Amino acid sequence: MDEFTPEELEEGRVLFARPATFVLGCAKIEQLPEPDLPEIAFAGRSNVGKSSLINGLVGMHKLARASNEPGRTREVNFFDLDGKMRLVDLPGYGWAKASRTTVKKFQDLGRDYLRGRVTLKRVYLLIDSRHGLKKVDDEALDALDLAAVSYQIVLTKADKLKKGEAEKVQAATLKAIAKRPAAFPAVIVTSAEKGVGMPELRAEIMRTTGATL
Ligand SMILES: Nc1nc2c(ncn2[C@@H]2O[C@H](COP(=O)(O)OP(=O)(O)O)[C@@H](O)[C@H]2O)c(=O)[nH]1
Ligand SMILES: [Mg+2]
Repeated sequence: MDEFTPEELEEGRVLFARPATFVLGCAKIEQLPEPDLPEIAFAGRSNVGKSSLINGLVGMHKLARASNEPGRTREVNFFDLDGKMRLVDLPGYGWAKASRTTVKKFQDLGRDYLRGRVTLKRVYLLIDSRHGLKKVDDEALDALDLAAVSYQIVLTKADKLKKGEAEKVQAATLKAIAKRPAAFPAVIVTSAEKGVGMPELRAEIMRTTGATL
């Protein structure tokens, strides 16, 4: 991640301290809100920490639901950050218990959203820092490259690793995505639980969306 000045970090903090609200959960592509605000989407396996990351960014514990139950969030959920941008919680992939038809339905929804959304500025693809990139993640990366959507990898739950280990996974992940055309060439280490990486991610989202205070 690029370095941020103290001013940029402070602006990011102030921006994300604005009120955030749930807009709607879409189960069908026809239900998407008007594309009238910049959007940042969060994708990744079920249980990787998408909802927790959104909660961590806005400093609210219960904005996006976070649960232990894989596959509970099967809609595209939109959150409005005080009319400045929308944060989008995409359906998780890789849940074991769902039927093939259910899985396909929600993958198609995610894909349709990614392909057609003119206001989508970036996708953050979340990877559990304890596991690194898995085959199912590679498929998601392929889909993003194919859709030519700018994306960046975020390692989650870094608090669960020993000191220095997250950096090793970070380096390995960076190497693995080096040749991917739509990948942003930096990997962010985060812990939503401990607040690690949140100030930098806020500043980066502010920069990426062009949002102002
Ligand atoms: N230790 C730790 N646990 C986390 C962190 N982020 C999420 N979790 C836990 O991981 C589980 C799944 O998180 P959730 O945000 O619901 O994942 P989602 O399915 O991708 O939305 C929950 O039990 C969270 O409490 C983190 O930074 N550190
Ligand atoms: Mg979730």
